[in-house]
Amino acid sequence: MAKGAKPTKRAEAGSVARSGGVESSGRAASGGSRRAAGRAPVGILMGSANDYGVMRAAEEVLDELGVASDVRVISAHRTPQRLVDFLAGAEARGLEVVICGAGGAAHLAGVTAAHTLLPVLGVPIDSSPLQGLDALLATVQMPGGIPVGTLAIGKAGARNAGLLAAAILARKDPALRERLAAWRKAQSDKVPDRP
Ligand code: RP5
Repeated sequence: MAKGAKPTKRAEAGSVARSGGVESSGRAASGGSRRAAGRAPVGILMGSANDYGVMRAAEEVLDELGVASDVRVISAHRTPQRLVDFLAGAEARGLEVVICGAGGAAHLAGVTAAHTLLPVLGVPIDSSPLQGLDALLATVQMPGGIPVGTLAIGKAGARNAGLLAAAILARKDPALRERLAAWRKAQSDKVPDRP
């Protein structure tokens, strides 16, 4: 899937939702080309295809860093069995970090964390009349024992979730660590000295 082909990608997310399947939609760094099914180290889950406008920020920054992601529409409420199916064997498929974005009564990250030992990063989405405050509290206020690393509400949180996932992977991937350092430097270089 070419980058920037938003309508098609959204339709694809929807079709994953309709299929109920767990086949990979993993994308690699170079212009959104695909990896072999199921080998992406980062899963990006969202409760609704409508969340993709926010969650694509995680996918995009991972693309920039050369990290493939497996992007799915999976709802803890509407498609609970799909979540269980996705997480079964996730480690065996090569998944190392799961990012979950959801709005409203956002249980996706917490339920995901309950079903896996992989690190789970939660992104509260501002899709409700409460503008994400509900999702923030639902995601961050986990009971002791089942951790979710919660990021900021909305696109900044999604982007940072991608960066944090990359930082986790970089601990055991020196080449990725170098790309992450270069990405940070490029970000610094873009900041002007004066307004
Ligand atoms: C949540 O409910 C989703 O994560 C989404 O943010 C919100 C609304 O979903 P839609 O009604 O737009 O599909 O589960």
